[in-house]
Amino acid sequence: MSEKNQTLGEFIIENQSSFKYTSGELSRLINSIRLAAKVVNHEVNKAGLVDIIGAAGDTNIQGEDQQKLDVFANNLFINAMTRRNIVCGIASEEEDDYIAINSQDENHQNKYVVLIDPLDGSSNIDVNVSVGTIFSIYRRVTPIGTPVTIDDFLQKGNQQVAAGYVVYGTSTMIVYTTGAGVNGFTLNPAIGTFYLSHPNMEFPEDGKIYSVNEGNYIHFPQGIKNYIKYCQMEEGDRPYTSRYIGSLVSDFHRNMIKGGIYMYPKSSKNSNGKLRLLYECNPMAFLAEQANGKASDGFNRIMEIQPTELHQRVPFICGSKNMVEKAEEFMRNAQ
Ligand code: P6P
Repeated sequence: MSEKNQTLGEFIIENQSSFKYTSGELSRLINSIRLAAKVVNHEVNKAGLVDIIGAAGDTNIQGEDQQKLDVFANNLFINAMTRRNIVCGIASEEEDDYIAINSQDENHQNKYVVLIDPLDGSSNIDVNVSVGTIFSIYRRVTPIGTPVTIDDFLQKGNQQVAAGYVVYGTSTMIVYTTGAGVNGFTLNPAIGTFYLSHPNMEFPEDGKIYSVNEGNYIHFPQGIKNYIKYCQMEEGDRPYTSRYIGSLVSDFHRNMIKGGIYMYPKSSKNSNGKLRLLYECNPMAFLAEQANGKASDGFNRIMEIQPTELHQRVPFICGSKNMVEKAEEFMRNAQ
């Protein structure tokens, strides 16, 4: 049940009972993400005004230059969830290993773990292009009352209890699911409140937008090359339009509203693609499927991949169901 202009807080309370685990803990967790998103939004929106952009002089496990805003967002989301005694563990793109929250005292009575990309697309920060936060929430699988282990994080995407993103764009939105559809909330910055602006978001089954970094074309698998040429061919409703922002959250968000497909395939440069399974592909795949879309690695459903490493990468194809299935058909035929 959702009414336009409901606040995010009202929505969480109203829908808590429909959440199969009916736990106030998850509501408090989503509320902590809401608070952190407001603070990150404030900093992102003034990044050009203070000396907070530019490399922090450090690199993360991915070997990417950490932007100061990356570090700021990472610390902020971790603190927001740690201080409220809500989760028992956190994994982040910006942290080499997972963080066990207060495993020495009663806090590890908590039952949720969160995996997060605190500021996705951060290379866009210095050029004033939208960026995002991506989060994925699971119930722990190891016994409550014991410190979390890596097994609590290496769960298949089909075990997620909630997932979502914050997009810091021309407006700031939180879009999330707890397994009962996808809803989008837009921040009114004047009063710092998120309002339900996009109830029951769904991918159109078809679309005319394809999003891929064509600079890597010569390195793509033949099936992807053939699909891109299919998109560009004068036939029927084609050629499609190419739109690539270089920020997964923004490309995904536009494609969900307008219809489209996003691809980050493997290539001779990235043998497993670039995107990380646990805190980018799985949460976006959960949202895609909840919004009548599809997400695969070109052959397999993303949310059925058994993770083996915290920062593992997978090829990622996601968006309008019929477009993803057409791309998968080209991948199969090129084998
Ligand atoms: P490339 C940002 O670093 C990111 O993880 C996604 O948000 C984005 O879609 C992709 O990588 C961009 O990568 O190699 O095209 O610059």
